Amino acid sequence: MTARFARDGYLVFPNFASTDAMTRLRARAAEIVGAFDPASGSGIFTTRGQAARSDEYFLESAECVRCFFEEEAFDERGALRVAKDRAINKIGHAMHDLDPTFREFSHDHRLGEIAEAIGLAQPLLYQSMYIFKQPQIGGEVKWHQDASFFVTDPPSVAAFWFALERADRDNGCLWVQRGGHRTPLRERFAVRDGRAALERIDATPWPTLAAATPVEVEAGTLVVFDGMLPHYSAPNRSANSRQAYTLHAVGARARYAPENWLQRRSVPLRGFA
Ligand SMILES: O=C(O)CCC(=O)C(=O)O
Repeated sequence: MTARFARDGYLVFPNFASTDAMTRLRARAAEIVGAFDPASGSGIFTTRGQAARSDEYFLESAECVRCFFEEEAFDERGALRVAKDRAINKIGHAMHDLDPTFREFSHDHRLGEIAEAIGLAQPLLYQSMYIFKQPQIGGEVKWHQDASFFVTDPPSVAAFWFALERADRDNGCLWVQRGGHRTPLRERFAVRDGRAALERIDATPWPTLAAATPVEVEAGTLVVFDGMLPHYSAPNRSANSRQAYTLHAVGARARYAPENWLQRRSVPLRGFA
């Protein structure tokens, strides 16, 4: 397992999550969306100062549980063109610590064992996301490396991505650059003066889809990948959603950059145990 992770930058664990566990996560995610008032959201219905307001809404989500819309969910006048439960792109970013259902799923000793096996010492769970990849309007996730969002010295972030529904080329599965975790960090997402931005730090190109590997998996599969691994997912134009839950863990001994967007100031960080 360790040799394969070192070679490819990712591992696939079929049947990791039970049907019951996935049903609980999906039901809880639906409840969170049901309770979400779009008008209280990211300022998306206004124009003046919208960028600053949506930055604030996003940055605050480091320590709470918030819903974010799909970009294509709105018409030109800013009205929702689909029902709310078909309009949410994701929920983030601290439900693994704040929500009992997600907490129970996320703090699993099996994940701690995998972290240890891939060389992630003293993992701390910084982030959780529930990704809907909605039918027809599920947005593209451009090529990126998760280490851009979790800069540590030395690099340490690893991703734990759980398919809650079958993911395939039709509904926007993950694509990876196999072995690409040995390529440089191309971008860095930093917060400077309260504004978050992606900065290019290396000119190495992103892979073409022809050179990439689709990770088509059944519901219940866990995909673990190195934070340096370039990955991508296409827009979902199919009639089926492609729901997934992800966790990002960072080594406690590595220095965590103060410019990283996700800073824990009041909610304590925990490991998998
Ligand atoms: O689920 C997806 O489509 C992409 C997720 C991803 O890129 C990530 O969690 O870093």
